[in-house]
Amino acid sequence: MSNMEMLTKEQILEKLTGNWAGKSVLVLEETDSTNIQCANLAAQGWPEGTLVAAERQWAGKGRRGRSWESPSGTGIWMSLLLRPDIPADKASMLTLVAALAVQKGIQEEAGLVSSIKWPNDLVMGQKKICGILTEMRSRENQPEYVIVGIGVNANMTEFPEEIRETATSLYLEKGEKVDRAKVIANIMSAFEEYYKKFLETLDLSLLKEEYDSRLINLGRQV
Ligand code: BT5
Repeated sequence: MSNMEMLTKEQILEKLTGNWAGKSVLVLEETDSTNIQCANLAAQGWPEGTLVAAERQWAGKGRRGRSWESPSGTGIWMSLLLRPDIPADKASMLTLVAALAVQKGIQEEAGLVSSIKWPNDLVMGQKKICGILTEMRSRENQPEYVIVGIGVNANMTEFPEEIRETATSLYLEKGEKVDRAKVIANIMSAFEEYYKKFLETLDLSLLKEEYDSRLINLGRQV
């Protein structure tokens, strides 16, 4: 990997256009899971909007003990720390807020239109391009912190056997490499917009229009 292609904190900061999400950012060369590292920072009191990204994860997490393939240098593996003042039972909706933000972010950078596959995937032509894992620590139905973990297959050209038929990347769909720092910055700014709307209503009504038009499972039993 040439230096040009490495993801750096400076590149991300330079491209951010929002107010808070990603302003405090850590880019690790490799780690177990950015969700784990972000939770550690949360426990140490780091602020809302802290972002942890890694070039490679060796124990990337999916849901229910599943693993997330996170090879080096080609993906966007990142976790955003939130401290929302909401009932803990509303926090799972942040996965959808994030899904909308990723959808917008990749459309802006790569011109690619993806669909939300309930509850936590983005797909293109049935193949998974992004997975989201939201984790929370709460006390008395109040989140102490929420970690929104986002995995986007950005520039990989191939996948391991097990997911070859079910996974795709921005590169494979678009035919050229994307600027990962730009995609991250786009996602952060879209997230700020949608998160604000979500906090106003604590439901997805303000986001519904956007969401309905993009949810592929709409009207189907899920
Ligand atoms: C997810 O789980 O889709 C949530 C993935 C969240 C990953 C991010 S990366 C940054 C942050 N740090 C972490 O440790 N995690 C988050 P789930 O719906 O359970 O899907 C997992 C399944 O997707 C696996 O069992 C595989 O079948 C498939 N899979 C694994 N890696 C993949 C990849 N890179 N692309 C597409 N599919 C994959």
